[in-house]
Amino acid sequence: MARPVIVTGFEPFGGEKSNASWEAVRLLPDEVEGHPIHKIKLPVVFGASGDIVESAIRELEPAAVLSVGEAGGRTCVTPERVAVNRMVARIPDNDGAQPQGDPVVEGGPDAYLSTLPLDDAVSAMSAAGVPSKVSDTAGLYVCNQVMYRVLHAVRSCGLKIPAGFAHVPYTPIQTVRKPERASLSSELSSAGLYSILITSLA
Ligand code: PCA
Repeated sequence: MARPVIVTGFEPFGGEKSNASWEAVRLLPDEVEGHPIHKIKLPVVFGASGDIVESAIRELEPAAVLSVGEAGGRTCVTPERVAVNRMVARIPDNDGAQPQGDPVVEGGPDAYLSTLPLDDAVSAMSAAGVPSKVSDTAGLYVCNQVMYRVLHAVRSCGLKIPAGFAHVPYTPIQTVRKPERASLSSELSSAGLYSILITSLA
C-alpha cells in the first residue's frame, strides 16, 4: 500500500456552526492516486492543532500533507504561499488563548514556503472548473500556525514531500445572514482540494 496522504480541516470557530474546511475535506474520497487519504479534524486551538498534525506526520511518514482552513470573505480556493513564525489573534482561539506576536516555534526560521506546486495546482483547479488563485498570506491566526508546524515537522523529519495549506471560502449556508460575503459550495471546494492533491502527487 502506498504511503498515506494527510489532509486536515478544522472544527467550527468564530461563532459559526460549521467550518467550510472540514465540510470540503469530509467530501474527499478515501484515496487519491493509490494513496489512502488520512483525514484529521483539528481544534481551532494554538499549540494543540500543531501538536496533532505533527504527531501524525511523524507516525505516518506521509507522501503529502494538505492542511485546509476556512477564510470567510475569500472568493475562491487559495493555496497559501508562505507560513510565518508569528501568532497574532484578533479573536481568542477555541481555548481562549489570544497570542499577540509570539513565535509559533521558538528559535524556528522566520518563514517556510509551501512545497506544494502552487501554480500547477491553480491551473488544475481552473481546468476542473474551480475558481482559485495563490494567496500570499495565510494570516497570523491558527491556520498560519498549522501551516508553519506542518512545514517545520516535514523539514525536521527529513521528508522531501509536497506539503502546505489552502484556505476555502464560506459555504453558502454560512452566508445566509451575511449575503454580502462570498461563498463556494463544499463540492467545489472539495474538487479544488482534490485537484491540489492530484497535482502534488504527479
Ligand atoms: N480558519 C482560521 C483558523 C481555523 C480556520 O478554519 C484561520 O484562517 O486561521
